[in-house]
Amino acid sequence: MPSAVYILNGPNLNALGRREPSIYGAMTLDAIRQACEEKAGALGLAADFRQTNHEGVLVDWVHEAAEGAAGIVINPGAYGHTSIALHDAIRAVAPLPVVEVHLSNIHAREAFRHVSMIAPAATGMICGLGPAGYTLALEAVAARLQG
Ligand code: CA2
Repeated sequence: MPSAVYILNGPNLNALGRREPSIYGAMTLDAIRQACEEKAGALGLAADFRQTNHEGVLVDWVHEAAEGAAGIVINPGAYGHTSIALHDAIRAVAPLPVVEVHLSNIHAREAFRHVSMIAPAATGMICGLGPAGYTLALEAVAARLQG
């Protein structure tokens, strides 16, 4: 059984592909899940792909990942801009690799999206590359695991 990378998705990402395609593209979250499962398999890993609209659930999943996951890829959605709780949770699971992903280029959008609470606690961050950000993040986790 390959090690699982937790791929965690925050609020409203369940609506992907159904609204605002000009910002977030046409791909649904389920299609992103499939792409992640394929990429993880090719890297000798498994993908445990989840979405929630609740901040505390994301915090619980980060803690759970520390119990044996190979790493975390997280699109925290809007909680990325606001959640000190998620920042603290991610700091607490170090040195587990954690890669923050945003589909859109948060730095090219409204000022309130320019700040990430997660980035200072994460291993790295990818934004603006659309769904490819998720599979690139999986490659980064795999590279970290190989040292
Ligand atoms: O670019 C990203 O991936 C974001 O994390 C997406 C969040 C946004 O709050 C962040 O600033 C950047 C929004 C999640 C998706 O929201 C949707 C809203 C309507 C239709 C489709 C998706």
